[in-house]
Amino acid sequence: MRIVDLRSDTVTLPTEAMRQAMYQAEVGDDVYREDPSIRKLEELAAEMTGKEAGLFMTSGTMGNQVAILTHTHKGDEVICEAEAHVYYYEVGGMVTLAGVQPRTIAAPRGILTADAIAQAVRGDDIHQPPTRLICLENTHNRAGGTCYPLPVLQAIRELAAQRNIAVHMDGARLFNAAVAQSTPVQNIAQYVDSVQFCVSKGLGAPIGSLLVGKRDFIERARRYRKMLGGGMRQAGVIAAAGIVALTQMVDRLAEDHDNAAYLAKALAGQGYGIDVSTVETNIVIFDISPFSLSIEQFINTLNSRGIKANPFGATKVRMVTHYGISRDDVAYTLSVLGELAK
Ligand code: TLP
Repeated sequence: MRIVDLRSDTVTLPTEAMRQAMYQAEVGDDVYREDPSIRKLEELAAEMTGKEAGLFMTSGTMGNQVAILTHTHKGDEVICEAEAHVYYYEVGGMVTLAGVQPRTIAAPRGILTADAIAQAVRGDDIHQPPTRLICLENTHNRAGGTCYPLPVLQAIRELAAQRNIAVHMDGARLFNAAVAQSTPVQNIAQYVDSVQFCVSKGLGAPIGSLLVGKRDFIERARRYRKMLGGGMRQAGVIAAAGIVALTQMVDRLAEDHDNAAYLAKALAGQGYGIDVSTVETNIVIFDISPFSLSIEQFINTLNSRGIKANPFGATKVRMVTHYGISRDDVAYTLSVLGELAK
């Protein structure tokens, strides 16, 4: 049976070029900083984002959590959007590991503004925890892959500088944002102190994320990564795939965005609940409540036709396009969705 896996861009399989690069990778013990492939990937990540240094992480979650540990002290407050991955999907890591308190702000399309943040920043009052860090998610997963407009980032940067607060970006899909906005990633990254981005999602590498920032920040982050068990040894075999991801797989993200836009527009035509203007990148979230099917029935019927998608609450579904999904796969998916709508 034809399988169309739209659950996430995390399901992408390594390309032939990645497998070759992995086979041929030069490796060494990275805890001794002797793995040339990891060093090359870290330097490339820093260069592309316009930062001083980079650090290879096992996952996006580890990249975010190490960033929070490095930016904060126990008892600090961290501002993030109410449905941010760092708050919603990281197993309560910031509380458990860093001992910091999240301060969530619900924002339209998941995009925080300087004004909204300014209202949440704590003052000198002895009763209050100090605001130490702002976490921004770009693209925003649960909001449907929305991007931060650059002027919004600039205003947040200015506020953070005035109030002496660090800014971290969860850029798991940073390259999707850059491609959607037709801008180099460094134009986005310039407004934040640190960024975590994944090579394991739309860029297709099997494993890995990069944390980038100032050199002394990355040196301190290296220690927290070791603490969490992320000091890897001959991991150049996986970093090699990350290098291919960054050098060969960025531009094609536009194809995933086109497929997502095509899917979203057709879904709206079929009567599903969706605001197509929120579909800026490769994530499509839509509501099935116009039809009398439970979410379980809906997902099971899709599964029986070889289409995999994730439920997203009681009445919504998330579909993510990626390089394992062709235009024809989307057309097939739409034909099944059309039948269901009838
Ligand atoms: N997102 C996954 C799931 O964890 C929900 C997905 O399928 O979308 N930040 C953002 C914005 C993410 O979307 C993800 C993964 C992460 C961080 C964590 O990355 P990993 O899975 O590498 O730990």
